Amino acid sequence: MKLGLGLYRHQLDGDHFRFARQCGCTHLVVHLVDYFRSSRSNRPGDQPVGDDTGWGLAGDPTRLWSYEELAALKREVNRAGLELEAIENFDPAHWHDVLLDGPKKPQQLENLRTMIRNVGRAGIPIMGYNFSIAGVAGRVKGPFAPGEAEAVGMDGPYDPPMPNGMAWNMVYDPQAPPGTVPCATSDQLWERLRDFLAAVLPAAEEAGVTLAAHPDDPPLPTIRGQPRLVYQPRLYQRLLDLDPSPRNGLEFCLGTLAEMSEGDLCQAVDRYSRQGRIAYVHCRNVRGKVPHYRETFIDDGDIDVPRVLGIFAANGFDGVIIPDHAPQMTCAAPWHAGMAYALGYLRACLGSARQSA
Ligand SMILES: [Mn+2]
Repeated sequence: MKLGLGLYRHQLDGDHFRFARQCGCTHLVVHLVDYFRSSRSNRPGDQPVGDDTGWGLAGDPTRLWSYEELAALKREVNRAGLELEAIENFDPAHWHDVLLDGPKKPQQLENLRTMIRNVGRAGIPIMGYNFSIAGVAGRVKGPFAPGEAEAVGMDGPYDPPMPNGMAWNMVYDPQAPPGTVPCATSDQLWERLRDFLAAVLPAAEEAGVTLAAHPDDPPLPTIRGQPRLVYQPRLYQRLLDLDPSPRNGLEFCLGTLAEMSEGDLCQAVDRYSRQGRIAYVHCRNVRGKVPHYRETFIDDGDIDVPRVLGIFAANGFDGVIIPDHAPQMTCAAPWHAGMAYALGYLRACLGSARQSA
């Protein structure tokens, strides 16, 4: 297993690359979607939570990620002594009608294929995605972690309808007519995922890019009244079984899995790491399960992180693990301190897991 760090778009610079090296990372996972650009409430030093407009405005639908910008980013990362393991998340501007089954779906699937080819040509092996209509919505923030560190959690279901022009918790059309997005059925959503995989997996295979699915965060059967795909550990299997291609993989999120109401986390780790379909891992800790849970420090919650890493190691998982979110630590650099804490802990755990495997 290799230690990595996830960086938001505004963090893609030399100082953050050096910070990752200083924390013992060899790999990076990067976000190209900017969750902070236009949000009223997201602060760039923290994970996005958003308000009634979600995380703010999506990007430019006509500007696809080009080979040149991806290759330049990879060069910069490599020059800093790191590997670029994955891009995390498509921009809702590029695929809202794939999620919503809207009129632009054929063009957007073509655009996704183009971007996946560019990712592969630039030598980036993984594209993480979250096939979700409502996205990461409905969470609250407060002094939930030890020492009153600010963290994220959930205080009950969140089902207000989703306004027109919004998908994946971002606004892709600020001029959309008033009204709300009709609710899909669960079967319709699984059909949309099937269409997506059928359309993009051949391009991913050709390009040498593994598509890695994040589960639904928070993992409830609905958010904003819209169905969700992977809200129990067993539903990851349904996604894998849609296509046996090794390019149909998982962005395996331990925190989200621990928040699910069914199943045992260690059994899920064992089951999915045995199949060799995990592309990379998100690691954070949490107390409680949906719809009432709190994110907390990596050594503090319900997850026995050393035990989980031991299972990964015993099953031969050799991919990258990154801290997912971390509570904000009280100092001049809350994000950096939270990540350094998580990375130091993970680094020590990884050393022990390697020795005993
Ligand atoms: Mn995650």
